[in-house]
Amino acid sequence: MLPNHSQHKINSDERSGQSLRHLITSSDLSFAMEAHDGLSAAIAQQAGFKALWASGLSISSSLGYRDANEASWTQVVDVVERMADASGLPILVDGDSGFGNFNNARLLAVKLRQRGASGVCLEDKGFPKMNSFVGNRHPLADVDEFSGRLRAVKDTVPDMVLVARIEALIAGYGLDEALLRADAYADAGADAILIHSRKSDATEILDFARQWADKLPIVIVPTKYYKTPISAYRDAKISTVIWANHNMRAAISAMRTTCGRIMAEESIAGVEPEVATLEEVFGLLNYDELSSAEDRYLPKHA
Ligand code: SPV
Ligand code: MG
Repeated sequence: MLPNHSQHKINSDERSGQSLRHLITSSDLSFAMEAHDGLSAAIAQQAGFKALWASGLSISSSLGYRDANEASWTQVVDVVERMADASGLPILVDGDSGFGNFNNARLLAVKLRQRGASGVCLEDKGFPKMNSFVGNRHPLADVDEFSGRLRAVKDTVPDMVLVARIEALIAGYGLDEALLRADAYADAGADAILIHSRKSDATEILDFARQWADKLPIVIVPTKYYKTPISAYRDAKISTVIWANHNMRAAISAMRTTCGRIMAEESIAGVEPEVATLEEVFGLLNYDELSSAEDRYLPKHA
């Protein structure tokens, strides 16, 4: 990667764990927007988001894989690098269950950090994992073994934000199991707890937050309980909301509509006013920077 190759100068402050740590630990509610490639990362950055969620579901989907660890960890690392370069934003990476045991998890974290990620989120399941909204088979990892995975990451990459994701509610266990795990993961060095739910209302998340009493910041993913007003999260002192998959899902809708029309109309004339202009594409990827660099670096007569 060339320095300043992307449209955003590499901003070590933005990219450092510090910036993401501040967002997650500050008392203001923060937001992380899903992205799954360089383009979606640049779009989220231009919309004003201060942090990105490198979603396993969205990255897998955009690669044509299922969210069941079909994409390799090196493929994920490659995508995250493109997201980091294209946005300059701090990125919290969905590290799934760490792609194996403590050793795979710490290797993943090291490589993500080297390639520009600021944080990694690990969920307490085994390898391969399955997306939390698919089926009912979500065996949980042993608490001690998963705590070892967290400790290994913390010891190896201490400046990375480490989010421990609890799947107890997804797997059908109650609040007590979720709280027990949260305590263990806090002891293991997690910087924040992601409590996940697939209920259509936020009751169990808000119950968890009440009982957890602010011991570590709480991160949530309201994909299924999307109707809950954001004020409920501020009142519950939730730290960070992840909008986990809407760039990917929006792209599916837009591409389907466009493909369908071009297929039916045997023409691109109808969709032309609906799609991004080429100027928008060039603007997003900062072609202007390249042309001024050409003025600076190419011989004048070239
Ligand atoms: C992801 O975005 O890949 C997540 C969140 O892990 S969810 O799909 O809601 O489990
Ligand atoms: Mg995921």
